[in-house]
Amino acid sequence: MLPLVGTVEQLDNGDIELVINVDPQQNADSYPIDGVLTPEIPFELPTLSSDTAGVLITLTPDLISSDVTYALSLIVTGTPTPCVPDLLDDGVLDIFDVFAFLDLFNAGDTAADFTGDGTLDIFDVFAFLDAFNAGCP
Ligand SMILES: [Ca+2]
Ligand SMILES: [Ca+2]
Repeated sequence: MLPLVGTVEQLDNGDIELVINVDPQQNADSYPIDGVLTPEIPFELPTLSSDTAGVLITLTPDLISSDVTYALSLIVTGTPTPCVPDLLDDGVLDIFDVFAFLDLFNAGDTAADFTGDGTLDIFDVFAFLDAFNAGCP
């Protein structure tokens, strides 16, 4: 609801002056605007007699207030970091990944080359165990 405050006054020349002010909410964020005029608003105003007076109102806003609520959606795209020691790729680091590493190592599979030097040796076992102990995000 737009709070309106107004007065009706009879001037010395007999004219009736109607003044309406918009009372912005005190707690709302307010932004002053200059030079903005609203359209003139005509409406009928009943009088005490059987006549009806025509009134033309021109409002000049001093302030426009509003409450604004924003909704924010954050969409992240990309590829998740692979969990290297999760050799069975089941999302869980457990003893079966250790067994899988040992099977690869014993088979001479380059997938067991955790040091990346092209050879399989005890340092690949240490590198796998280090990665296994470090865990995955
Ligand atoms: Ca696993
Ligand atoms: Ca190696």
